[in-house]
Amino acid sequence: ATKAEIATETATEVNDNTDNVLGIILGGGAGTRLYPLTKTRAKPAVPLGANYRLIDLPVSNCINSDINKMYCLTQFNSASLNRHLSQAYNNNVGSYNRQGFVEVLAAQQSPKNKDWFQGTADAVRQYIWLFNESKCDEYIILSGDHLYRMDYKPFILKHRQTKADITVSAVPMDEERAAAFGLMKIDDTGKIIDFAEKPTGDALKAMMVDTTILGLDAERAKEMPYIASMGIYVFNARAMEKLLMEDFPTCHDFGGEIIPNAKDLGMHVQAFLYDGYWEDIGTIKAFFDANLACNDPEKAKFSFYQTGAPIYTQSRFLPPSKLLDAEVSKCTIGDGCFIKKSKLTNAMIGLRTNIQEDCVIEDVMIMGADYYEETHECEDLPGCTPIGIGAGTTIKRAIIDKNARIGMDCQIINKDNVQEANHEDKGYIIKDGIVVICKDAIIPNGTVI
Ligand code: ADQ
Ligand code: ADP
Repeated sequence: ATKAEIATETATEVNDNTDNVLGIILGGGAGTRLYPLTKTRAKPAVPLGANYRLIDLPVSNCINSDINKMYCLTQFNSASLNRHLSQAYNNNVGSYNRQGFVEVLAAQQSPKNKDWFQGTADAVRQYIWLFNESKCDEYIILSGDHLYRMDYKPFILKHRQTKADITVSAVPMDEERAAAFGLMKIDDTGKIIDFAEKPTGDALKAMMVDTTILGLDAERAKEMPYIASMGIYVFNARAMEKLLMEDFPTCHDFGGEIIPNAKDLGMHVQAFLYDGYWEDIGTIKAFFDANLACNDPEKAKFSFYQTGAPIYTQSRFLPPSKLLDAEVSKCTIGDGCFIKKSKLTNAMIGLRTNIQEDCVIEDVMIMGADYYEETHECEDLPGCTPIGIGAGTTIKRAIIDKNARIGMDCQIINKDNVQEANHEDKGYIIKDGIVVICKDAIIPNGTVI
């Protein structure tokens, strides 16, 4: 076999049953990077793609890979996350003969554990007793803020075929972005021989490798001279227990500590090459760009629908969207929207969005509303501003979180080209030049941002 075949082949001789694999989704720590979207909700509940939430991606990937038992670890619980998961999934994955479930586990404060915000390994350690009770042989650790569609079966098969203790899914990476990831060196069987979490300077340079070993052609290997960890892992249950409870009971993170330490301890840590679209959308800018990129069929690297591997979500039985006299190009429009005579370009319009006449919406993500409001409901609010976008308003390069009430004749255009600002008292913040209007914010008529 050539090196490339070694790196990518999937086994045929090993057992491919995934009933004994438990999905553990890392649903978010302190939640600073996506703030203010995580101000009043757990990160997995953050809406995206007009109809979906972040949690739908790893959960759908699991279901499409026949993994039906999933726990989602978050720092705090939120009603909307629980409601979403139980309405979207539990009737399906938990049906009588499948014995599946999707459950949220929130971090607990206990006499032993007084710190609220912990690392990824701490979060798993806290519930290891419960994971052990599942009697699963393997744990697949996933992140809650990645945009990708992946069949986890070849990943798990690789793990079994190479008899690894831990297998890390990896992608080729360019120089510019490499320092944001865990980087690895592998031998010609794909075994990880060196691992450095987010190295910089000389330590970064030292992780440069010849990625033709992964099967990349010479030109692409030159563009992508690093092998980055996707932060998703398959662990043998016993290896996880040993590492977290016996060998390194005080280590906080998988990428920074557990993975490199396991390798140093002599455990077999294997790499699995994933060669599809994958993006970490854990920052406002990455989240915004990835959402809008879904609008353009020529640029779109991700589609929420694919026969055989759809991304699932809650079925809400909303009416189809109505567009009265709107001019719309490169937009994605979720369920139950109502849009009058306005101009929309490159917008992601979330469910139940209401846009009045004469608005200009350009490069914008609107998350929509959790409910339809009765006409009298906004009567006591300043200017009686209904949920949605008031008439005559222009919005460019912004994220409008759920249930926001944007008045009439507003200009949300980042007029002074500010990169970072916090005006939460006025209902918005600016990150990377993107204006984010907070959930439930009221933006009065005539506001200029
Ligand atoms: P990061 O994503 O920077 O790097 P980390 O901050 O540990 O690593 O977060 C991993 C995931 O776990 C994120 O989805 C995060 O929200 C979630 N998370 C963090 N703390 C948590 C907690 N206490 N409870 C539940 N969830 C929590 C990691 C790896 C790198 C790899 C990149 C790929 O460490 O090696 O390259 O992912 O994106
Ligand atoms: P979705 O995924 O459809 O957005 P969520 O579960 O996040 O649904 O939230 C919708 C919820 O909003 C409904 O369950 C409903 O109870 C709640 N809701 C309905 N009307 C109001 C209201 N007037 N004020 C606040 N919340 C409401």
